[in-house]
Amino acid sequence: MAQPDLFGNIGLPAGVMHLPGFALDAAGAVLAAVEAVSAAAPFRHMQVPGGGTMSVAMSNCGQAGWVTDTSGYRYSSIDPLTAQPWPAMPEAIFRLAQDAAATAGFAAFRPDACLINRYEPGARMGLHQDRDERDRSQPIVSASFGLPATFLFGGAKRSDPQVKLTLEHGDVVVWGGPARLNYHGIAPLKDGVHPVLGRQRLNLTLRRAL
Ligand code: MD3
Ligand code: FE
Repeated sequence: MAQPDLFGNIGLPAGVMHLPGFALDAAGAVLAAVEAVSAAAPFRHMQVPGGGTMSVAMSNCGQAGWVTDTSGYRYSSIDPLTAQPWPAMPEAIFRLAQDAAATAGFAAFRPDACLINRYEPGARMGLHQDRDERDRSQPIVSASFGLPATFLFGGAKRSDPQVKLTLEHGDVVVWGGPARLNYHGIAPLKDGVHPVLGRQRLNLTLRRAL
């Protein structure tokens, strides 16, 4: 059995650092910022190229936003729903991501894109890789709030075995180095009521996209 690291991580692949509760102190400011962003850029269920609709509702803030429609996945500086630029990245969100990345050894990380995923009970995200970003030497920082989710973490190939990780309110994970292109997904969200967010989970995924 591998030795736990400074944060108690055991059995996670190299390049993944789970920081339980790292976002708890900032949660109030971050969730207020998400409210403000979604007032200007509402959550919506996007279309995927195959013709289906995502069960996860999404919004974005920052210079670039991740979008999908029937013609494919890409980053866009314009919100296709409002035809306006995405809201600027709120300071509380930027600072949280930078602090977490620095803690994991990526002090130079400057995110320009924040995808905000909203899961209601039953919503899921199928196994996929994140390969739409230009510089894959940059890590990805994710922060989870609300109901807990089962994160499925695979390997470099779709068929590689998966490990499960429960992501709870306030947890942050930094995904970098060799883990950056691994397959991953979220199991269907179990119903429940979270004391802060009610019947939902919010995930912020911060990236250097451009
Ligand atoms: C591991 N979102 O939006 S965040 C996504 O909880 C996405 O909403 C999930 O996967 C969510 O693309 C998981 C954690 C995450 C994000 C990117 C990764 C894990 C990653 C990239 C490489 C490896
Ligand atoms: Fe992903």
